[in-house]
Amino acid sequence: MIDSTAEWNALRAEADGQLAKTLRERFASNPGRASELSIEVDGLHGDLSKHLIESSTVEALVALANAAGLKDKIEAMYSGEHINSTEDRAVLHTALRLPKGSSLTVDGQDAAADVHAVLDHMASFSNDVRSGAWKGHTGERIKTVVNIGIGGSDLGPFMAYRALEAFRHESIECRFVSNVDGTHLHQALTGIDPASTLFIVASKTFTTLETLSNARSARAWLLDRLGGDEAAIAKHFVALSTNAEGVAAFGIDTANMFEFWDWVGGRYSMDAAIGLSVMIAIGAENFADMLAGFHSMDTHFRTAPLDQNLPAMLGLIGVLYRNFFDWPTHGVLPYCQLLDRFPAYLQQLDMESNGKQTTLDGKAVVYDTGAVVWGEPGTNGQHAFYQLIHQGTTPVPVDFIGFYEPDFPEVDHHDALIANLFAQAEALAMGKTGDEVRSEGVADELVAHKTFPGNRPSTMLMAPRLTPFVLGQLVSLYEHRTFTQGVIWGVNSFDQWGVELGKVLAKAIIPELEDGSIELAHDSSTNALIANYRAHHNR
Ligand code: G6Q
Repeated sequence: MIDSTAEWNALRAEADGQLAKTLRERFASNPGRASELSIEVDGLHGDLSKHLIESSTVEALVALANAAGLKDKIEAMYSGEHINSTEDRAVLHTALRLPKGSSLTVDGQDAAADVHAVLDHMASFSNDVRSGAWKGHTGERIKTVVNIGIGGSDLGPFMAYRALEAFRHESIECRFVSNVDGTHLHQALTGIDPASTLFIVASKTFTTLETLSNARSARAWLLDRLGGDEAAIAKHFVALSTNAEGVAAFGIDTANMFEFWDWVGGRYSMDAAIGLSVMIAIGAENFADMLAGFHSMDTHFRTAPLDQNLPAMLGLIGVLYRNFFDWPTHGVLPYCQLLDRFPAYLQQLDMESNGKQTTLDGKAVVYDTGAVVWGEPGTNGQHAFYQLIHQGTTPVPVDFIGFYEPDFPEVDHHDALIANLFAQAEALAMGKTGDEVRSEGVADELVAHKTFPGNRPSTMLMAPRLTPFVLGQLVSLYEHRTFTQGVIWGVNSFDQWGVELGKVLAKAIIPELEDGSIELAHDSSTNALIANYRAHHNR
C-alpha cells in the first residue's frame, strides 16, 4: 500500500517541517512566492501560494504521485482501460468532450463518434424546443422544462443551470425535481401549465426509486390535466438513459431518448445527455463552449508536468492535509452567487468517489481517504461559519473561487465582493498576532479573543468571468483533483457500493410501513420507529 513506500515516509518528514513554518515567514522570505506557486490554465488562474508548501514539498508530493503511478493511470483512464474494476467498466467522461472529428476506440466502438451523434441529437431537439418548433400535445410551445433525476442525474445539471443564468433562454424556465418527498414534485409543478411543460426523465439505470416515483406522478399529473390522452406522453416526456428497455416500458418513445453509456459514471455525466436541460437553457453553442472548457482542463491534466498540473497539485495538497496533517474537511467557497450549488455538486463528486475504505485489490485501507467536502457562497458564509475557519481548533483548508467580472453588472457590487474574497484569504493566511492586537489598545483580557492564529491555507481560483467555458474548466478541474486523490489512496473512485445497503433496506421497509400485519424483525429501535409510524396512520 502507498503508506509503506519510501515516498510516503519522505513526505511525512517533509510535512512535519512544513507545519512548523508560518505563511507569514514564507511570504516574507520569498517575494516571488505567489508567482512561483501559481498555475494558469487557459485563463483560469490557480494561486497555491497560501498553502503550507515549499518547492521541496511539491517535489515530495510529485514523488508520491509517481510512486502511485499517477501519469500511467491518467493514460489508462483517457484510453478507455477498464479502471473501474469492481464494475468492469471504462471511465471515459473525458471522451464526452473530445472535439468533433476525434476518434477513440473503446471496446471496439468509436466512443467519440457516438458522443457527437448524441450531441447532434440533443442540439437538434434543443433548437426545436428553444425556437418553439417543438410543440406540446395541444400545440403550445414549451415554456417549462422539469428535469426529474437524482444524484448524478440532478446535481450537475441543476448546478450548471444556476451557474449559467446569464446565458439562459429568456422564456424557458427549468425546474429540477430529485427528492422522493412529494413536496419537491408539488413545488416543481406549482404554477406551471401542463400544455407547455416538457418533462425530462434523467436516469442512467432507469430503475431509481425516487426518479421513477416522481416520473410516474408527473405522468399522472400531465394526463389528468390534458384529458387523459396517452398520445400526449410523446410530446411531453423525453428520457436520458442507458436503458432503452426501461424507457420503453415506462411509455416514453425511444426516439425521444438521449443515450449515454456505462462508461460515464452518474456523477461524471453532466456533460453527457444528462445535460439536456442545460443545453435547452443555454443553447447548443454555449453547451459546446462548456465542453471546450472541460477539454481544455482535460488536456492540461493529461499533458502538464505534475508540478505544474493544477488538478494534480490540488489533489496532492489535499492528500498532504488529509493524511499528514489529519485535517478531515475541505471547504469550497465561491464568491459568486451563481455557484450556490457548486459545493453540493462537488460534495457528491468527491465524497461518493473517494469515501472508500477498501483498496482496488480488496484490502482495508490503513490511512484516511476522502475528506468531508462542504461549502457555501461568500460573503454569506463569512457571517455564519467562518468564525470556525479563522479561530476554530482544527484548520480547514478551503478553495476560494472568484471572477474579475460579474455576470449581472447592473447592480455593481463587484469590488466589494472581491475585496472580501481577497481579504478572507489574507486573514486566514496571515492572521493577527497578540502584539498587533495589543498595539491597537485592546484591553489585556480581550487580546487572546481577538488574536487570529493565521497559517490557515487556501487555494485561490480566479477566472475572467463565469462563462460556460470556465464552468467546464472548473468541473473538470475537480473531477481530476478527485481522480488524483483516488490514485494516491489506491481506491476505485468510480463505484459507489456504499449507497446500496440503505436502498435495499428502504425497499424492504416500504411494505412494512404500508401493512400493519407484517411482523417486524429489525433491531428494537427500527421496529419501534416503524410501529410508531404505523400507529400514527392507524395501520
Ligand atoms: C453517481 C451515482 C448516483 C446516481 C443516482 C441516480 O455517480 O451513481 O448518484 O447518479 O443514484 O442514478 P440513475 O441516474 O441511474 O437514476
